[in-house]
Amino acid sequence: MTDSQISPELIGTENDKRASALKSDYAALGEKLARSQIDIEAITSKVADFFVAVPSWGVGTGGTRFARFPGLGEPRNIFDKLDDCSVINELTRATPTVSLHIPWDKADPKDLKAKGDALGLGFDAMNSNTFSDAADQAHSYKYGSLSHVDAATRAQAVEHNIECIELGAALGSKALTVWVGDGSNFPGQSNFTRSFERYLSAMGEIYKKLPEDWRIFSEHKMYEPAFYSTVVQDWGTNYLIAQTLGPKAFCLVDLGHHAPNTNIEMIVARLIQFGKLGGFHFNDSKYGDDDLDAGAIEPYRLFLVFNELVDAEYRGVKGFHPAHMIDQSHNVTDPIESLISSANEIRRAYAQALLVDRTALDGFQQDNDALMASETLKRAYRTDVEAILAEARRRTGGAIDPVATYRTSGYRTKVASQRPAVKGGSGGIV
Ligand SMILES: [Mn+2]
Repeated sequence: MTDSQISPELIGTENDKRASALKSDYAALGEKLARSQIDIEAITSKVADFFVAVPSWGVGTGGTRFARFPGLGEPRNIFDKLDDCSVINELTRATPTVSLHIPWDKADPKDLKAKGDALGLGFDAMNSNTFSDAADQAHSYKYGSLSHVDAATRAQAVEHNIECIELGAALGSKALTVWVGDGSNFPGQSNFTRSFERYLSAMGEIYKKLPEDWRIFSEHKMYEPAFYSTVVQDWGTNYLIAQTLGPKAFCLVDLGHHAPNTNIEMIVARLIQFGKLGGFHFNDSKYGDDDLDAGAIEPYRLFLVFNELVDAEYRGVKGFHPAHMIDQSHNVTDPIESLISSANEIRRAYAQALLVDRTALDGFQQDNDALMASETLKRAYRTDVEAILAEARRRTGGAIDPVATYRTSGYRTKVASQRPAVKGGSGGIV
């Protein structure tokens, strides 16, 4: 028995209102898919088993370098954040794990574990933070962390990552994600080769401390906070890191960390081919690292990424189990609603990718029939799979319409009365 933030009775009542329409839509879609020899039940069952981790930092309102405009009932600490994460999972049944960020979420592991257990939530990859200074630290990360010119600063950053592993091990996490803001703002400020040597050496120290069944993910980012060069700037450098460190090291692809128009799905294919795809930070972007909601801008690209993942799944690629995580910043929406919607969009892309006729696609590729190859993908992408997503949620205790049910629950108003209002004003990307 777990603590519910949203009453199961409310979910039941709300689902009753929509059950009959869903039944018709699901039957109609099932009939349509059957004409293409697709068993809707098999797809629904796969979708219900697909999960994505919610970032603890995503349930607070985000901000930009200019300002942050807090919403009502902002979580005050990691325990409030876990309550909010639970709301998302209770309504979608797609997000049973939370990814923590240290030191933001630092607490006694016993208390964190007890809270997670009470809510029925597990802990996904741990995230270290050496891109900002904690109040009590001896050395500043202003000029870098794992690649810093000063050995004591590098040692402090290594120690922090080891602390994240130890905390994660106590919580049942199995991975550490490392993203550093290290880089430079001026040509000549930093020696590209020396800084990367220092980074690799420091990462090697962290790697040595990984428990046997853990993985380490390095995350590349083209720019920001450094605007001229970044130490881990792209997937090529990221691949070199994973290769250099060893078999427990993998690359993490954050969809927003690429130049506009980059063929991300092809990067995903390459990393799968060479056994180094560790996982994702899902989000969307228009211009740069905008951290917009997954599927909000380029849902076709998200589908194409999933097309590569399903292709690998069908080919039975050995040791293929990428971690799925969301990493977004919600500036103008209720973060809970954005995360519900994003979890649905990610599942939608997965469901659509499952509908691709892979035998036909292979045939068109062999025949150099470019138009029909493209049409084969488009046919799957154009299929409205909402009934499959809703049915998967309904069968697992979630809501047929999770955002509407969330609004009906009055959860935000309730927490706003318990959590003091936060003043806005200061900038800062969260
Ligand atoms: Mn990320």
